[in-house]
Formats: sequence, structure tokens, C-alpha cells
Amino acid sequence: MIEILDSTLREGEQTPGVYFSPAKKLAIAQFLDEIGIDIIEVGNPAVDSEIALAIQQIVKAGLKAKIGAHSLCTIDNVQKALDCGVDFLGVFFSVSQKRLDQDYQICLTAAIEKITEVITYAKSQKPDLLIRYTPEDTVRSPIENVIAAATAAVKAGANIISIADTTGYTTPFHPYRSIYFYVKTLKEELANLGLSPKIEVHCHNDKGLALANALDAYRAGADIIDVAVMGLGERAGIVDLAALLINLIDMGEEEKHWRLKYIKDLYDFVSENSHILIPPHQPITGKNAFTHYAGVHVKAVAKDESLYQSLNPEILGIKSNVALGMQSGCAAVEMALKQIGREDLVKNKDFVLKILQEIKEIAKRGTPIDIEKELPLIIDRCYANILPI
Ligand code: HCA
Ligand code: CU
Repeated sequence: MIEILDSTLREGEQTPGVYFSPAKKLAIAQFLDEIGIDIIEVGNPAVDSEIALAIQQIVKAGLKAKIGAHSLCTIDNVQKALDCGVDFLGVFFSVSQKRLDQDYQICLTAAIEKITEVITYAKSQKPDLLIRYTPEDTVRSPIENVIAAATAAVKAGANIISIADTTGYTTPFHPYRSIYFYVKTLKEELANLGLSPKIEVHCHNDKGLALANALDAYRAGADIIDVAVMGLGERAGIVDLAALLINLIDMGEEEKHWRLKYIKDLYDFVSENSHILIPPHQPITGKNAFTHYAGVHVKAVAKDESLYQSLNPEILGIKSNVALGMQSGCAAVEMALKQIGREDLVKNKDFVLKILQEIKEIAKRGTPIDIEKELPLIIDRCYANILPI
């Protein structure tokens, strides 16, 4: 079964301006655990003592999910993570030629020695620690470098190799830079050497393809996929948690693996505490994701929702709804009247038309009409025959 690693508290906190206090981090971790996330990556304790504190508190909370720390490829960083009592350690070190030559200024052999030394140390300190090695910027690194570094990492004790599309470089069906190719090749090459680590993927959204690439990796047999709530992360972020789960279910994963009814509360909590609004048209979690508006649409969904919906919102514990405005027809007014408990007015077609005219006038102000608050006032005005202000 596919496993999900949520990195809202690590990658997500790399969104400029986003900061979650240890108490908020714990609350987010508890939501993620309720949903059924397998691994929660909290952060690098070497970055700040408060991150170390947050990791320790989440570890102590006794969640079902494995709790992970992120770490540079140094003994010092690894020790700080171990001191927090984590079950999972993610160590990253790039073996891209450019990075080795221009940034680290070491050769591949020296890089592999460093990776081996750090992973061997981590394993010796805690033999049951789940260790992930990420050759950062994997997909822009020579595949031979990646295979050599991954082989050494697994031999030193790494259980997982993550393919990081650090810059959102891959494209499904691209002739030579699809993540599908990377997952397949790495699995095969390591299997030929008698090694079978789990393969994880970390897809950035720079070209808007993070979700498509994650699904491409899934098709190629990836074992773990990284996500963040609202797709938060560096630059354009990574794969959106809600969208990935819905698509995995669509591709055959069992719905019962996840408790999707907690998604809405989690997204509201993260949006509020990150001060980042969820766009209304955001798939799955946006306010309008299951809202029907134009007259033809509403008339059809009044009979059968599936005429304009391929997803069932009820799996998320929410219901579809209608919006009122310039595009509305009588069916929307009738549904809205029922929604506010005024079905008594539905039979009076002239009155429904009058309300519709009034709604179209109000729509010219260019902001959404709040059915619960505004429709009762519109009804009153239509009774009194007063034109809108
Ligand atoms: C980073 C880069 C990273 C690391 C992923 C990983 C990436 O912010 O440190 O350690 O698995 O995108 O490569 O997020
Ligand atoms: Cu990343």
C-alpha cells in the first residue's frame, strides 16, 4: 500500500512568512494522524531550539504516525535529531555534478564517504531508526551518481531513498525527464545489486505539475509520496495533500485508508494559522470546489449531481451547494429558498422570478451573495417591493 509523508511542518514552514508555534505544530500533527498519514516530517532541530521542542512534544504525544526530523548530512545535525527521539530521519545531500563542483567543491567519492559516515553513525546510535537518504535535486543529477550514492546509503543502513524533484523539473511523458523513468530505473538498478529500499518521491510544483508527477511516480511503483497541506513549501510548493489522496482513491487505493472527513478542519486550521487563504476555486478544498452556479448547471444538478460532478463531496463529509448571482436561473433560487427553510415560497413562480431579478441586480456589485444572510433580506425587500440599494 502507498504511504504518505506529510511535510507541512517542514517543507510547508519553508513558505515565506509561515510560522507554526510548537503548540500549533502539535495540533496539525494530531489532525494528520487522525487522517491516517504514515510519516509526519516535523523539521530540522538544528535550525532552532523551538523546532527541537516541537519535535520532542510531538514524539511524546504517542501518535500512530512515525515522527520524523529533517537533517543536513552532518553528525551534529543527526545527533540533534536523535536527541529528540524521532522514529524517522531524513538526511539529504546532493550528488548533482553542478552542486559537487560549484557548491560543495568535493568529488563524488568524497560525497559518498560523507553520506556513508553519517548514515552509519545514525544507524549505530538507533538501529530501529527509519532512515531516508535524499540525493537532493535527484532528477537533475547524473543517474550514475544517484545510483552510486543510493547504493552506499542503503548499504550503510538507509531504508528509504527519496527522489527529489527539488526544482519541479520533471514532466509526465517527457522523453527523458519524467519521474516515472527515475522511479523505475532506480528500483531496477538497486534490485540488480540485491538492494530493495523503499522509494519515496518529493515533487515540487514550479510548473504546476507536482500532482501529475506524483501520480506518475505512483504508476511507476513509488512506495512513499510527500505532500503538504495546501501544497505549502518553497517557491510554488509541493503536492497538495487533499488532492493527492482523492486522486489515489480515484486510481484504486482504498478510501478507508484515510479519514477524509478531517481534511476540511485541518485545511481551515492551517489556512488560519499560516495566514494564507485557500483560493475559492482550489480543487477539493476551495469554497467553490463543489458549488454549482450557472442556470443550466444548477437545473441539471437539482435532478442528479453527477451530471456536473465527477467527485462525491460526501467522502469529505461535505455537501455540494449552489451560488446565486448574475448567472443564476429559477432552479438556483428554488434550491436556495429550500436551503434557508423557505420552501413555502417555491410554488409562487412570480415571486421566485422577482427574487431572481433582485439577485441579478445585487450581483452587479461583483461580490458573492451570502445565501444564509442575504436571501432573507432579499425576500423581505421583494415583499416590500423595495429596490436594492
Ligand atoms: C530542502 C530541499 C528538499 C529536500 C527534500 C528531502 C528538496 O528544502 O531542503 O530532504 O527529501 O526539495 O529537495 O525539500
Ligand atoms: Cu522540497
